[in-house]
Amino acid sequence: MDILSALVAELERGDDEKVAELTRRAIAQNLAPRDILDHGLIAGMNVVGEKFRTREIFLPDVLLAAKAMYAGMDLLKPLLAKDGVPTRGRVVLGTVQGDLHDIGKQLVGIMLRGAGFEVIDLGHDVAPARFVAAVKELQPAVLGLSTLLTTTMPVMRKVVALLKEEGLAGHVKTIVGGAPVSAEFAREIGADTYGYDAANAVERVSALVS
Ligand code: B1M
Repeated sequence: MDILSALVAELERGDDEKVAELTRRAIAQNLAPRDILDHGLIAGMNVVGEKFRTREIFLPDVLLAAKAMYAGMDLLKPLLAKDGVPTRGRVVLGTVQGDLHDIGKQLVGIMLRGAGFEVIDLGHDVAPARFVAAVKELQPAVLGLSTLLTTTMPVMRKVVALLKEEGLAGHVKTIVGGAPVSAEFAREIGADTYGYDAANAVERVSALVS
């Protein structure tokens, strides 16, 4: 089995130590960090997601897989962020209220930092009022909202509406993303743009600030 397939398998098993060991080996073999991420860690998490959906595995298995994903991501983080040129603009990021999914949003943050943006990550389960307070206090060029749940998509609409109500819409651009989100939804709620994955989010944010 090649090293990326082994990573997929160990992530699926939720073995964080093996995932860390294989990630280290893949780095030592000079595999591109983006390939290790896309074809190892994310590919493994996609298998986990599908098995969770079809009830072949359950929530504790998904939690273990998430822990293993972090073990690999921690090792890749400095490599993915290496080539950046600092201060292309400040971005505030967060997963919206009611949603605990954090991995994809963290990846977006890592890639943005790598592309030279200053990123302030508010974490997950972030209330609309907290996003607005952060925009007032930190005055970012861009606010990024993430969600993985269809049930929390309306919170994105709330945040965008609240920014407008507070007169901040002209001062900060908004990008939304996460598996259930689409460009059409972004338009519908009045967000400035939509990113379908972390690399695309970097392109979109770059376009917003240029
Ligand atoms: Co949950 N979960 N989960 N989960 N979980 C999903 C999302 C689900 C699709 C699984 C399934 O049914 N197949 C499903 C959602 C269904 C829906 O609403 N459509 C689901 C569910 C139902 C739930 C619970 C409700 C389960 C329950 O309790 N019964 C529960 C909700 C808890 C809550 O949030 N209130 C729950 C819990 C969890 C865990 C806590 C166990 C864990 C999260 C751990 C953590 O994040 N620390 C978890 C996980 C890991 C998943 C899956 C398996 C993987 C998500 C992930 O990390 N993917 C997921 C199934 C799946 O997506 N295949 C699933 C890897 C990551 C790199 O991709 O997050 O998509 P992703 O991010 C991508 C893009 O979406 C995009 O770029 C990222 C990088 O490429 N992107 C952005 C994301 N944010 C962006 C922002 C941007 C731009 C792009 O701009 C700002």
